[in-house]
Amino acid sequence: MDERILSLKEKMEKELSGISDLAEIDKIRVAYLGKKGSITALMKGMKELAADQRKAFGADVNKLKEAAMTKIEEKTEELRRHQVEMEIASMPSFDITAPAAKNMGSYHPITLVQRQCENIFKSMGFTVEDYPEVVTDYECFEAVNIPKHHPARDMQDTYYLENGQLLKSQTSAAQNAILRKYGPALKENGVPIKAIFPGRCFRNEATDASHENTFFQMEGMMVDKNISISNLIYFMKTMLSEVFRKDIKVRLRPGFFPFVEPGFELDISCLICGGKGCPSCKHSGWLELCPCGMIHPNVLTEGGIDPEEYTGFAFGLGLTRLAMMKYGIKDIRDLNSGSLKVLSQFTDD
Ligand code: FA5
Repeated sequence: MDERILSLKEKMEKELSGISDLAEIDKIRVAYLGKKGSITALMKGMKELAADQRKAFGADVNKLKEAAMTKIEEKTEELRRHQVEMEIASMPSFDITAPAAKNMGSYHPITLVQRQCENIFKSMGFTVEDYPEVVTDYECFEAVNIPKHHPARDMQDTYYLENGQLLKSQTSAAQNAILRKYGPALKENGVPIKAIFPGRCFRNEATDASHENTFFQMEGMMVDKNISISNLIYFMKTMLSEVFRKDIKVRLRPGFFPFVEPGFELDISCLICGGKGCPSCKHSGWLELCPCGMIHPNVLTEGGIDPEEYTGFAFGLGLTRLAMMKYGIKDIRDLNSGSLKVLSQFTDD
């Protein structure tokens, strides 16, 4: 191989091995392969050679050119890889097998209480039902014995859609659908209806420490032959003692709801003030928590169940108020506030 070609090859290799910066590579490319580069100059000089030397020289210069391109490519790759390795090395270390960081979020207190109640009732053979938030006037009122213009509607003004549907003001809106869903199994196979249906409710009302315009209830129903108030009291007691796991004072007093007869208000002694009276319980020492009663014959009939043959109870637990009492939250409005400072401090027990 021609001496000039060999020395140029050595020079280029030496220069390439000495660089550590990608920007330098381009300078070398231009210096050897550019229009005025050393290898290009060798090629241009070929025409001055004798014809018998030209072919061999040309082949060697071509080999040099190819070798230069390959070496430059390899060096570029090597420097790029090195650059990436340096970037990775400078990153904070990251162990994908390490346990998750502590602050991973938390469940909303209403979710915690709802799940707890669901588990309690599931363990007693109840199914958990889901029901839409947008319902018809029939579902929310007429099917549960509240005809149009009944004064009981005044207590539950809600938000109406242009198509006449409404945001449900009470989970009782699902009662008729539950009776119709499970009625056939009751009548044909004697399987009692035992269902709970938690859900968000809406009411157009002024808010205060214990009233929100958006809150959660959990409705429950049981229908079979010979169901009585004793059954109702048993399930209410079991639920409350499981949720609070301590003795709490409750009182049962008569209450009017068109869909139960007789009807009761189940109140809980306010756990915020210990029953002394505070804004959370409107200074009465008691909080209305879970109205309930024996299902009105009209409601059973409307659901396709014969009230002469079957009886049942229903309750409408105020889940949001239950969460307040369980976690000592003084103001119901904190629960819809979205404030993580308030909401992230509660855990399951
Ligand atoms: C009802 O909604 C009936 N459907 C409950 C019922 C079901 C009675 C089955 C009998 C048989 P009431 O309007 O009282 O009843 O609401 C039930 C519970 O929901 C209340 O005791 C209270 O705990 C909760 N609640 C009612 N309104 C609000 C509100 N604005 N903010 C927070 N919780 C509320």
